[in-house]
Amino acid sequence: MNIGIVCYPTFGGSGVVATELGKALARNGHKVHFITYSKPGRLDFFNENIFYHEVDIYSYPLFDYVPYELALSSKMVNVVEYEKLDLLHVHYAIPHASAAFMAKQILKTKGIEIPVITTLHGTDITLVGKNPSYEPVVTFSINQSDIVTSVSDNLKQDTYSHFPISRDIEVIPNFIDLTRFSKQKKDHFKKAICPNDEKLIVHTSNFRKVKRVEDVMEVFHKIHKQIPSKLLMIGDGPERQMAESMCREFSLCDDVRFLGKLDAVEEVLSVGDLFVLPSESESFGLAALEAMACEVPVISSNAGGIPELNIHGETGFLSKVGDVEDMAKNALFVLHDDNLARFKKGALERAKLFDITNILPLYEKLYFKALGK
Ligand code: GMT
Repeated sequence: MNIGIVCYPTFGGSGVVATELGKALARNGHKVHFITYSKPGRLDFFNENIFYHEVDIYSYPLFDYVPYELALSSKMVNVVEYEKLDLLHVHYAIPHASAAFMAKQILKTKGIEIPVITTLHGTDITLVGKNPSYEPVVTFSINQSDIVTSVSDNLKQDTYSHFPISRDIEVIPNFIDLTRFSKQKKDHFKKAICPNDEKLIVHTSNFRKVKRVEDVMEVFHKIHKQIPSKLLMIGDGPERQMAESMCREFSLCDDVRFLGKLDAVEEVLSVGDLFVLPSESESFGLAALEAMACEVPVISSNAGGIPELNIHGETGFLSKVGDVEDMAKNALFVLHDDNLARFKKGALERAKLFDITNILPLYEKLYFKALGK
């Protein structure tokens, strides 16, 4: 198949899922055309089946806001027509689903029928999409897509409860490439961070409010009072400064390190003992899956689709959003030498179910369905 993928090129979850899906499709012999405003971070290599088309954004002094959606639709029309794409798969509803609808209508006038598959990722539904500024367009473009998928059953239910959606939504969970995300031998790294065999806690996110990074700091503070431990904070975003202030306030600066955005996050995860994800809302929790694939158990909130991934008492524990006391208690239980190995094994076994080799055929099947095959 000749597939167009539209996504955000940034390190955010939806961009990572879209890019990794495109790479896997290309390895399976499909031609994959990425259409984005800059090259996705994880596309830094050559593959004869991968093509990159940058959206040309033309500005004009009249525009206080550049009409990106129009530029994107125009690019989609152009790429579908000239590269003879079979279908468009857009990731994150805003503004990709409505831009795809517009492209589809334009192509129709040229005698070209292009199926549109929309994958809902999370905040496009739970946070941004339901805002009255966007809701009517999001509802319309979801209803107009040929196929709609969501990354968890919880996100599917949220979509039905927040929007008047009249069509089926297929659930296809996030996935992981276990050939990349697996525990690597990085003993020297562990020794450097934890010279006295401290337990290593890890958090990865975009440090947005929804991630409740303040809870990560609170939970670590409680763990640290009980056992020798270190915390690595990976990623960057608006709440990072607040987290750094909390670190100083709790006098934890010697034991907490902020690493910023990392390309090879699996190297750090490989030496972790526990991953903390206390999010307010989380449609799936790809960051937790990446940790689990590296044999790191997860202490998380029970928000959104996280319980579909993190199994209470098996791969880690779930607590109510904001219940840092319970999270710390569970963390200490998991980190206890009598328990840690069992939870690490549980995390890996669960992660294996989400290997790309199990998930890719689900997308391919949907593509064939969209093409009427
Ligand atoms: O976490 C974010 O805010 C980034 C966001 C995105 O769309 O880029 O991530 C969402 O999509 C990921 C991939 O499907 C999911 O694993 C994340 O759980 C989801 N984030 C939220 O729902 C907050």
